[in-house]
Amino acid sequence: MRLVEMCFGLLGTVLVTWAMVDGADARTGPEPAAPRIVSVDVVAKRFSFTPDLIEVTRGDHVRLTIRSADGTHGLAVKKLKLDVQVPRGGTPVVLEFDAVQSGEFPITCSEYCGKGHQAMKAVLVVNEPGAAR
Ligand SMILES: [Cu+2]
Repeated sequence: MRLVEMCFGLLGTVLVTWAMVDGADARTGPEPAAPRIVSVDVVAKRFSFTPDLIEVTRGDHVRLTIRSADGTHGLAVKKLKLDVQVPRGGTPVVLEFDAVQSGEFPITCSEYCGKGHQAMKAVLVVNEPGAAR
């Protein structure tokens, strides 16, 4: 009787150990694919951003190339602590970041540019990988 119990005990230990090794394998498995780089050209002008919807997928590396079509503007994504000044004259400003969190992130102009400044908005949407759009 005792021998049988010992055998089952040993078998249990072996199974648990095997499961742990298997789990470790799954975690260290194949290297994740290199992040997709999403490049978007953005034009800021009184009083809009074009495009006003930027849609990416969580895990993407996002590269925004922003130009002003008139005066000085700013492009800020407060929730992501991003804020760049976009100079007058069309000189491009590149803003790069990794989309690590899914959700909707309001984009605003962070440089007062006139009467319609408050209305100068866009949205960054970060979708979950595989989510229907
Ligand atoms: Cu503005």
